[in-house]
Order: sequence, then structure tokens, then C-alpha cells
Amino acid sequence: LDLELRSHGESREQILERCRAVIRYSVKTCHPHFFNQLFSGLDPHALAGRIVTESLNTSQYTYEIAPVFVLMEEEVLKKLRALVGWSSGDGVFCPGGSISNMYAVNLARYQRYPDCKQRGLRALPPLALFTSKEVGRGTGLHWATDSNLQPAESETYILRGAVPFLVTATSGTTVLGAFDPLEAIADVCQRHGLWLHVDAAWGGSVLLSQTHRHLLAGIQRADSVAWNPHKLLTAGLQCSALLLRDTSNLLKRCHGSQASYLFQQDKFYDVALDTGDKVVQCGRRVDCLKLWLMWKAQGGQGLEQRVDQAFALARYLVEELKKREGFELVMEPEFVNVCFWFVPPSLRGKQGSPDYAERLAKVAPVLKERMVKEGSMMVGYQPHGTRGNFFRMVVANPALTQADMDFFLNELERLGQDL
Ligand code: ABU
Repeated sequence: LDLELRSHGESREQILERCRAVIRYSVKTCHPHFFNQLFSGLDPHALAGRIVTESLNTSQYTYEIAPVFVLMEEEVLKKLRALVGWSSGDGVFCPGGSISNMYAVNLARYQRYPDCKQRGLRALPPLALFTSKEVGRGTGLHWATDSNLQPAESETYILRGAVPFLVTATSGTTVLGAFDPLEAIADVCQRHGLWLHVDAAWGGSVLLSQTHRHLLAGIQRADSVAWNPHKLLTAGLQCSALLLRDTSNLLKRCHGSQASYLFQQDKFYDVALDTGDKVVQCGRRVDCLKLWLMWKAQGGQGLEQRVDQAFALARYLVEELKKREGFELVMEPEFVNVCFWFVPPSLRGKQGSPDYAERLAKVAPVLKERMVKEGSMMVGYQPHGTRGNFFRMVVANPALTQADMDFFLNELERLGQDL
């Protein structure tokens, strides 16, 4: 792979060969045996939307250069909000779920301290946010997870120390695919006047399924929701919505900087259509068309079927896995993340031995190396809390069949038969 940039240009044939090399050496994330991330698969309509978006090459920040996309973004956000359970509100597409979550933190803080932009953060008292242990490190106060939030325990935390301003709950955690009990958390937030943000980047698409949307029961009580249709809905990277219940223009008041070269107030159209001041970034990619076009083609019913099919295939995988020697579930999945250890022949029946956990944790990295070097499939692994490395299989690609689940189990057995 020749990456060096030179002073002379190359011929069209050479450029075509460069393109082939890029494709040859890149990971084919749309392949049905790519199980490594929370996204996989290629929807042809979403792809068409992405090609049109790239070709038109505009920025979502002003109506004057993105008239169709400004109107379309609002229509798509309105649809997503309706699935959350809101008939009004606000929102914006962001560059990924973490940025959506960060914006929610900004909004919760700004709502409580509207003068924080003028006074600066040092003028504010120490602030506390509450989140599940799954979410990460930092200064937030944590509750235990596996969907075991104890609201009473959290209330005890709220009463001491810094000023609480925000609770973030998760609908579909990254590794285990767990869903926090939103009704119970919303009760606590309501009692204490706290902003409730739901990180549904992964699990938000479950709202499309009449069968499974109960997992997010209570989400309509949130103040903000992050939802990434580029994950389970395969809209294509990236497509990450931040949805708000707010109708008071909080996004613009919090993030806006009124750049006079973009957001002139004496334009010939309604300047509320200039959405660029809703975010701290300036240029903003068009992320709505791929989802809009896919939705037009599939309809809400087609997308619902995809979600239901993913759940059904994950259940099939779990049942098949249980029939085989050498596979040990980490937990019964709530979602389409199937987490398990592959126990190789040399470790079977040795569960009681003192070095069992240590030896088991070394298995996943070896199998991963083997599958990547063979190019046969790709699945992620990680340690988690006190648990040693285990595989996280993600059943997300709409092209998957039961045969792919069988292949997956057979392939792990084949790759690990000599261990
Ligand atoms: N935003 C977290 C996604 C990580 C993953 O694909 O596993």
C-alpha cells in the first residue's frame, strides 16, 4: 500500500489501482461475517443517499445552501421524536453518539445556569451527574448496572456534596446490551428536578418494534435522547440524532455564537431555518438524507421487521450456543449483543482450577488473531469489570440468516480446536 504523497500526479489507470488497493486492504464491514461493531450491513437506499449527499457537498448549517436538507432534517427528527413519544421538541444530527451525549450535558448545565457562558465554569458550584458504571470513568457518580439501578440508593447520593444536575441512563449498553429501567430513573429525576438524558445510541432503534419497545418504557419522560440510526438501522456512518423535548430554543441559546458571516438576521427568509447555531461545530455534514431515503423505501414497517429479525436471530444464536460444549454465556441477552466465552478443549471441565479465569481470558485474543489473519470473520472481545476477556457478538446486519449464526459457532470451534 503506497501511501506517500508526491509532487507529480498519476495516470487514471494508476489512480484506479490506488482505489482497488484501498478497497482490497480495508475491512469489509458490510459482510455478513463482520460482527465486530454495533454497525454492520449496507442498505442500498441509504448508500444512494450517501452518494447523493457527497455529490451535492454542502453544509447543513444554513437554509440558503441546504434548503432541502434543512427541511428534511426536521422531518426526520420529528419522526424520531414521535417514536420517543413527543409531539413537539427540537433536535439535531451530531457527529456520533458521544457528541450527542456531550451536548446533552451542555444543555442540562445551561438550563440550570443560563449565565454560565458569560460567567465561565469556574463561577459555577461543583456539579454532579449520575450515570451507570457501564458508561465510563470520570467524576460522575455511578450506580451498579445489569439493569439493577436502585433508585433509593441514588437518592442518597443526590443529597450529599456537589449540585446534581443530570442523570444519564442507557438504553442498550455497548457491551452487554443492557437497558436501564427508565421509569424508575425518571421518578428520581422528577422528584429532584434533574435533567434526564437517555443514551439510546444503540438501543433507540428498538422503538420501531411493537414487540420489543417495552425495553425503553418511560423514555418519553426524558429531556433528551441520543439515538444512532447508523447502528441497528444500517443508515450508514454516521447518523446520530440528539432529540430534545425542549421547545424554548435551548439548543441555540446554549450553543449559539451568532457568527455574523453565516447567520445574518436580515436574510430574505425565516432565519430560524439556519440550524448551524444549534451546535458548537461550524460546518455540519448532511446526515438526514440516507435515513430519509431508506425510510421512504422500507417504510416504518420494513424497519420494524429488521429490528424484530435481529432479535429473533440473536435468540437463535443463544439457543444453538447452549447446545454446544465449549460455549458459556456471560448472561442471558436482553438485546442483540450475545456475550460469551469460548472454552477450548483443554479448559473444559477445569472450571474449578485456580488459574481457570486467567487462562480463559487468553483465549479470545488468540482466536481473534486467527480469524483476522485468515479473513474469515471478525468479532469483538473485551474484559468487563471483574470478568476476563469474552466475545461480544453483535447481530445487527439485516442480511444475516440462521446459516450465518451456524457458521459463526462452527468457525469459532474450528479456530479453537487445538487450544
Ligand atoms: N459508540 C460505541 C460503539 C462501539 C462499538 O461499535 O462497539
